[in-house]
Amino acid sequence: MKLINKQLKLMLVSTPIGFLGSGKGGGVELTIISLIKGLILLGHKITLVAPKGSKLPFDSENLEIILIDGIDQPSWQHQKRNDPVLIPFNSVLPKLWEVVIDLANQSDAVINFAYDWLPLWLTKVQEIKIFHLISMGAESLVMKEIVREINQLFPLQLAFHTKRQSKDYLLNTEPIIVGNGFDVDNYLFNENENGPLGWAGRIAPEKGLEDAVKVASDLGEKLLVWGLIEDKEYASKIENSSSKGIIDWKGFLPTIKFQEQLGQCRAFINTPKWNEAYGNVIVEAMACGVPVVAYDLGGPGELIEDGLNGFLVRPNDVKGILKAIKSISSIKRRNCRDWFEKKASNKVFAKRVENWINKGLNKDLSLDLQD
Ligand code: HBI
Repeated sequence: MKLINKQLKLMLVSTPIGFLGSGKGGGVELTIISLIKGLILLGHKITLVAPKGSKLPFDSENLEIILIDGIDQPSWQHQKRNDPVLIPFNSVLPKLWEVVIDLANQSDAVINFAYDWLPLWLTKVQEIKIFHLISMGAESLVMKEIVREINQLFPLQLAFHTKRQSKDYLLNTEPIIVGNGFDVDNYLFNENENGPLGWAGRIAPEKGLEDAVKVASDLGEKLLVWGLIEDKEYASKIENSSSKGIIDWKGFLPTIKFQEQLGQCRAFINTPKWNEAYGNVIVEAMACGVPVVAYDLGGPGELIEDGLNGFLVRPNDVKGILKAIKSISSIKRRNCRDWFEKKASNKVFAKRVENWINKGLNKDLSLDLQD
């Protein structure tokens, strides 16, 4: 039977590693902002609980924001696999969840975006229905353990961006995959085919920038590089080992400026050295009509349809990237934009999340999740 689109009252809880808009949350900030917009478009009411300083680029009478003060949670990306869970002095994380527990009975469901132990553990001990969008691969043992445990107890309340990301957790149930989504209005299609090469991401070892630089130097052309220089030593090592003028550092730009420059590229290179959970930047490139050449690893391997919106290359095969770049003109730029609108707009993403929540609330297994 057709499920009427009952209005849901949803409480969304942001990442504790930095306020929304600080850029410290990386991809998960983009996910939260575009999902809120998509869920409001579907007619739902949203309460966002986030660290003080968080702000959204829009407001709506269907959106209430509750800001909580406290010390940022250390990022798992800067901790080691076997590290214990740390709770700093005056920590924002427990404060966020005290408010959630207090107010949650006014919502149909809570959706957690923090890649943290506490909210996952709370699922076990709280009556409130907490849903978790897991935003990374298994970066820490203690996180892998709690994700597996909660998946065992409440399999309908966990979702992942991609199948490959979920594989890290060795789950014994079919994982719920919701992909990701971006605000269509923020990205303009650019049909120019003769632009430079581009690369974007946090400048850190797991992102493999050095490989893209090698390709650009082999072709004797520059590489436009956008992103937060998170690891200065790594960045200067790459700078010093490449000939002058190859890397054009663009910095971390707001989406509107980023997409304007990104759209001018004839190809976007993606060189992950880790199990990238999704790969926001490659979808942003496709949104602007830029075909992507990516290592077949993690999320990018699920988002690139070889020959349609880009090319997949064996991981660490720099020669393979070079070869793919040389035949990039065989990809129609319009196909990249169409793929984006069909699979990764905030509307289709919000629809998949709405299905996921309804399925979890009604324990209705018949609800088939869109792919
Ligand atoms: N670390 N402790 C912690 N909590 C998070 O929510 C978190 C993180 N590291 C990275 C991160 N979130 C996001 O940048 C990625 O999941 C996208």
